[in-house]
Parts: sequence; C-alpha cells; structure tokens
Amino acid sequence: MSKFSDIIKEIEKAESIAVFVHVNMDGDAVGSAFSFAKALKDYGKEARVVLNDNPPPYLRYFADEYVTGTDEVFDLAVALDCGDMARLGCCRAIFERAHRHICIDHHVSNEGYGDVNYIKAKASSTSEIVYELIMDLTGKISSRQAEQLYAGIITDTGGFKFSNTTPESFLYSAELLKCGADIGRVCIEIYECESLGKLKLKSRALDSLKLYSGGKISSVILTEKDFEETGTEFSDCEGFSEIGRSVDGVEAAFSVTVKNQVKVSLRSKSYVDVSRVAAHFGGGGHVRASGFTLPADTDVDKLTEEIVKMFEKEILEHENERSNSN
Ligand SMILES: [Mn+2]
Repeated sequence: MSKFSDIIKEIEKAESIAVFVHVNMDGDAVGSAFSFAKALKDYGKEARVVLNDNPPPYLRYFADEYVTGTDEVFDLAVALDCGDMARLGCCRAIFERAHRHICIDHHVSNEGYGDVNYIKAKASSTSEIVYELIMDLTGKISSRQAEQLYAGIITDTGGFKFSNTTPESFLYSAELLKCGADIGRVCIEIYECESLGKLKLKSRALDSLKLYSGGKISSVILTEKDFEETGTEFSDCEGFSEIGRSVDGVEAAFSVTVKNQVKVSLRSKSYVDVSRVAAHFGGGGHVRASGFTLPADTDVDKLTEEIVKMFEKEILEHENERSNSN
C-alpha cells in the first residue's frame, strides 16, 4: 500500500486537483471530500469537488462549493470513500480523464484503481483517514472542516455504535471537538431535520418488515409507489437498512429499494460477512455493511429468496463452525 508521503508527492506535482466521491453520497463521502478540498486549497492548490448530484438535504449543511459536471482535465483526481470506479457514476469519465489518480478508501473490497492507492479497511470511515492525511499535509483543521470530518465519522460508525468504531474514531473526534466543531449542530443537521415525507417513508419501511429463518434474517422493502405516495427521494431512505438489524434475534438484515433501479443494502449484527454476499451480486463494502445495485426490472421476489438462502448458508456455516469448535 502507498504511504501518505506518496499522496503528498502527487499533490505537490499537481496544479489542479479534483475530489470525487461515490454515487448516493453519504456523510462520510461529503465530510471527507469537502474537508480534504479545503486542505488542498490551504496547501496552495486549485481544488474542486466534483459530485454526481446535489447532496441530499441532511448533508447540505456540510457541503461547500462543488460542481456536478465539467469538461476540465485535471492534473490530479482523488477518489474518496469509493470502493470501485463504477461507483463514481457519471463522474467516472472526468476522473479517468485526469493525468494522475489517487484512491483513498476504507472499503475492504477496494482493489485499488488509482496510480496511488491508500486503502485502510480497518478505518471506521474515510473521514478518519482524511483527518490523518490533513494533519500530515497542512497540520491544521478549521472548525468547518472539523464538523465535516465529525459528520463523516458519526455517520459511518452509527454514532460510535457499530463494530467498525476504532479507538481513533474517538481520539480524532475529541481532537475535532478541540478544533471547534459544534457537535450539537452537526447532530441536529444529520438526525433532527427529517421531512414529514421521510418519516412517512420510514413508517412504510417498518410496515414492510419481514422475518425469515426463525427470526435470524429480516427484510425491508420499499417500492416506487412508496416513494411516490410519500413524495420522497431515494436519499430519504438513508439509514433504513439498519431498521431490520435492530430487531431482537436478527443476525443478518437486508433492504431492497426499488427506485429507478434496485438497490440492496446488507447488514449483519455479529458474525455474517455480508461483503461476501454483496460480492456475489457484483457489489461490495464492509463485513457488517455492504450493498449492490441491479437493474429496475429485477424480479424482487426471486432476489429476496436468493438473499435469504445465501444468508441462511452463512448462518449455518457459522453454527457448524461453532459446534465443531465446542
Ligand atoms: Mn465510508
């Protein structure tokens, strides 16, 4: 794996730098991208954030200047929090057109598609890596950057609740607080600015909840109709994949969202490696949180059956291993 010094060398050589994130951006994507772009500017570079889309409402507070398309050819393109090039979406061409490429990420499935790759699967979030990188690059973090990075850490760790939380998640958060982050404000922006439509969509998600395999597996399914009737967007179901996992006794949960395409999120509580199941469908992610996308005309019932079967197999394997070791 490359080191920060390799990344800094590339930054030094470049004049114009563009920062990219994954489609369906989340708090980590937005937080790491804008705080990093600011650090690049502080370092004397011309830096720009290039997004696929406008950030969803709950992340708007964390966004600074960005573009959603450009003909520019950048000296250096930096992809943050993006497990593979396909997830750059329509920004992929702009990324590929740049002269040099850096990939900074924490997805275990990332094979490294840059000239320089810094992939640390143990990091809770890309924001955690970017915090370290900024400290090496400029050694300073403004209160604004601190709020952006803190947003990235708390969204990817579920507010320090998920098992991907590291000692660094806490240590850096403490540092970010010292840098002037208003963490109360950050939480209000992310968690307490829900639209009525989003809450109604959540109620539909709860209604759709189903259990399988004696309650070890759960599903949540949202259809085009649910979005239409509640007047919501895809980004409004952010975080819903955790609903199924929160049920007592559930080990593996999945959510299927039908909106222009079929988006599946996989979650597990303590032992199922959902990134393996996601990889089977051409997706990827983390051990406890992964996902994949399929075309809109996918047979959802059949897909549901397939996922349940794969989860059952993973659960059974684990139970066999446990009884063998006893
Ligand atoms: Mn992330």
